[in-house]
Amino acid sequence: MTAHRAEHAYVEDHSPGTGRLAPRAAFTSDAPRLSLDGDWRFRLAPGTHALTDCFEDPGHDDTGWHLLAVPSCWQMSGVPGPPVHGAPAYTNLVFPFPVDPPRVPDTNPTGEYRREFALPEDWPADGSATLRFEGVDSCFAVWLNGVRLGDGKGSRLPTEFDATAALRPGRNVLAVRVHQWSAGSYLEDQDMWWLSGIFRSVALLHRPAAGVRDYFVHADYDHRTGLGTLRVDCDSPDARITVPGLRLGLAAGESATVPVEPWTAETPRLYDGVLSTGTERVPLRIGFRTVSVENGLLLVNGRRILLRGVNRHEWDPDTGRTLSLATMLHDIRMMKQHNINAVRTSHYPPDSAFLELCDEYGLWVVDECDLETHGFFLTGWRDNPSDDPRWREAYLDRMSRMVERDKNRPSVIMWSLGNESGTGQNLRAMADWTHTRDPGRPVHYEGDWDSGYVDVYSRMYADHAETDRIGRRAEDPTTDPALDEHRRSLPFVLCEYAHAMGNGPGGLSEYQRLFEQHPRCQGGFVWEWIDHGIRQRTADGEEFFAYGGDFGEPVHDGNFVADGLVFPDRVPSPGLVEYKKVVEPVRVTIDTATRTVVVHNGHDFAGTGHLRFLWRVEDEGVTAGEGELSVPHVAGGATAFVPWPDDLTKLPDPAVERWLTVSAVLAEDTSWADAGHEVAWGQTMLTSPPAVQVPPTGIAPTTTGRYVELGAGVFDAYSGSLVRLGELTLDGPRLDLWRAPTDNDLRGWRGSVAAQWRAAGLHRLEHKVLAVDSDGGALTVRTRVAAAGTDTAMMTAYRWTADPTHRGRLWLTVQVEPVGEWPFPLPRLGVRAAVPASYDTVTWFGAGPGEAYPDTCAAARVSRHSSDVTGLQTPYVYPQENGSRAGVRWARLDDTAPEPTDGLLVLGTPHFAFSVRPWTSEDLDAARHSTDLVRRDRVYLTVDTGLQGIGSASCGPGVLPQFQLPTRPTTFTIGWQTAVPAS
Ligand code: IPT
Repeated sequence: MTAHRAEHAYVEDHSPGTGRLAPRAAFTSDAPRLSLDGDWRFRLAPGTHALTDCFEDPGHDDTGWHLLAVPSCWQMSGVPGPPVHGAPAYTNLVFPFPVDPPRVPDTNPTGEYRREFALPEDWPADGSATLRFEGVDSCFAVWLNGVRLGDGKGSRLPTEFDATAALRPGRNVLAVRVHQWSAGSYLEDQDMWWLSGIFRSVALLHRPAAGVRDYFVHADYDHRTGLGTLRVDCDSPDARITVPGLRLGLAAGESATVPVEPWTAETPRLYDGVLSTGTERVPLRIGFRTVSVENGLLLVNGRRILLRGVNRHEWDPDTGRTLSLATMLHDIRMMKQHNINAVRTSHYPPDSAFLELCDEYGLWVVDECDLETHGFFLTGWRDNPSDDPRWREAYLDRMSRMVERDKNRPSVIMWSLGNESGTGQNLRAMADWTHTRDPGRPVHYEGDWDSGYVDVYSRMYADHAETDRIGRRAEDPTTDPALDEHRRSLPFVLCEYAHAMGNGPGGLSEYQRLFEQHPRCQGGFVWEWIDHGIRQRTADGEEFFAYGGDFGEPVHDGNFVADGLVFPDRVPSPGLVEYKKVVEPVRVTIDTATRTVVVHNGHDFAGTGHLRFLWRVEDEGVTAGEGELSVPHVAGGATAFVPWPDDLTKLPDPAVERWLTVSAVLAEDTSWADAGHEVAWGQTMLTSPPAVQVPPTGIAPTTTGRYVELGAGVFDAYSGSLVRLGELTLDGPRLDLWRAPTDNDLRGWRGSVAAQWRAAGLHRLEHKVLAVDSDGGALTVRTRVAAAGTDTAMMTAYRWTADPTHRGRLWLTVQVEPVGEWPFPLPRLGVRAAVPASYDTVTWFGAGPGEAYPDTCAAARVSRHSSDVTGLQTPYVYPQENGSRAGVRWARLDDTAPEPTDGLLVLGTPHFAFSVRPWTSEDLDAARHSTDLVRRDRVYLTVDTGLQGIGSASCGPGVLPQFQLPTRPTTFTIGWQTAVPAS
């Protein structure tokens, strides 16, 4: 090997690094610390072969170099403008380079970083100095003042070097060379953007002689006695621990048992303490809790817990995997506000500051190791590192660096070996090591369904039926009865489910029911928290979020990277709102027969003392009475039955539809939401609506030349379509079966329903008018709706009548009858009309305020809602069907032009769904990014009698049978009215 090649050999060897210090707990202390974050000098070479000179030489002239922020991902610099250094690239499984472990391509972008710093004058002369990198992607070597300190791999894990000998008083020069690809890349094939660089903080730490190197807090809680037992192991034998709140003073290794309040995600009680040696003081935040698996259940403090979780990648649309503390806190507050109680740190340990926040705010954490070898699946798992002894050290290194770093976090209740890495001896070795090092936490790994060396049975995307079987401990057997028996003894979690890609996920309520029904099903983690979109701008400066392929990657997985409950800018998507309702920790139901409000407290620990209960009665969406319900304190798991208050029972009967809603809101401000924040709610109908009368026939139509007049309506005599209603000119309602396919329609393990729809031509239906008959007090238009090249059709009859009792109101009864083969559910069944774009305000009485589809409608409540047209659109990163409002009794569109005309009122018998868009479904279908959608001079109103459910087929089960829209003869009636008095 030439000297030049030998110098870079570490990039491609199995070793996790050289010259590194042993891993230890993350902590700060009173010892001096110099942050090295800030602007560094930076240059990027296309590969090690192209490195020109000794950049590590302290005298090297770097004045012509770029400046790059540390921490940052170098491909993100320039964003939201064009990336300056290389570009982000997205693949899910596939390695973006030839699979030849441990070798990587010669075209290996290599960043050279330099940073000068002055050692503070008061920097202590004793002890040692440690250079700490919280995260460098993917492999790096470090020089201080020209002295090589070592090298390392393991991107999302800390690495420390001893800097003592190389450190000088005054000026110091730190040089770091970072390689985009390394042997470590084979272990870091997570489904995310490939990004590189020093992406977490760097610091120089003074380590006092006889200071604390490492410590391990053991703080158990015995729920039978209410006593906590504290022992802090520390490798400084003279260390002492004090916890003033518990009046404790202990030596390292000594234990004490005292009454404590336990830590749980619902009640995150932390005790402040101090660990001190003669030379260093380390603040401690201690949470007492005991995690165990007993009788097939995962317990914390002796109780079964229910995980209402999300998978969280670290993501920011402007900075990639570099996150500010404010962003981490924002995530946690949003999770708490949406009733989420658990996080799986998919698929690598997060910034350790995030876990400290989890301790403080209260979230159960499954801390996952930085390991994924998923790309080997595509090559038949040949050479998978998980079963190759040459990689054993790297696997153990990664696991120990995570466990050692995070072992003092009470929020971490489980260790996860990694994700999608196949099976093999190295995974078992990780589990074995972890069990020995930390017997206090169960070990998780999904990739080996036999679960031979883990403590919970974990799966991803199992459908409802299989989850139900597993819940009954009746899962499909394997070939090994002994393993089956072992697995049946384990609790079950869905480490990923409900793929939140685009519109959806559907079917959440049905999963939750299984989790609440079967003790073994301890909940799961929705995939995933956030869309990993990258902010970009069009030539016109309009912002959009980029996904795979947008940076010209030759190999990529498109928008599969945008599958979160929040949009890239952290605006909640409807999926998050739905999840909040589905997992609400308190269930409020209303029993009209006994006039009782039933409050079930689904918290695992907390009582309802932090909540107030408010009731409101609405008559057709208008408040008719409200007040507070006095609910006794309900313990976790218990139920209270509360009689309706007098004020409620005494309300006079209304002439319209009446609903009662009861909300549970925070009584006081918390760290994550203000007083009044709604946690849970329930509602029920108290008085049903008066039946809508549709007159069978009415005013007779009259034909004058090209037009037919019927009441307030004017129809084209040839096409039979409504062209005017009162003062309003419109493109009258016409059958609509098409929706812009959602990600879940498009993809699917069992094929794509959207492909079937498209093959059948549902997106290009032609409407052939067969007859226009104006007699018998009605206008009847018969059509045959069909796609080119097929002889299947939807025979469609529109029957219009004018309502003699309501001026300006027409009734339309649509009758559809499929002819020929229709072997799939329909996307939608409704009619679409278009009105001038100035009709841009919508008010409706029905479910809302957000979008709701048959299997995503838990969060929509019946009330009177209103929105402008923009507010009715959901800006999915990849444009698709969105925005439909469900359970609508009536909706009115109002014209907000300078001289407004009458509004348009649409009425259902009984209910319909509507969407109102400034563009068509065809426009939505054609768009690839939000900025492709251009407003038209019309507003398109679709009124649906049925919609296909959403499901989660983009990765998981499709639409459950009960939420599919069957193709069968259907009749529905809609009222259309203008001259509506604004109310
Ligand atoms: C699963 C992965 O674990 C996760 O990282 C993500 O890629 C998800 O799929 C899809 O978005 S693996 C899949 C084979 C079920």
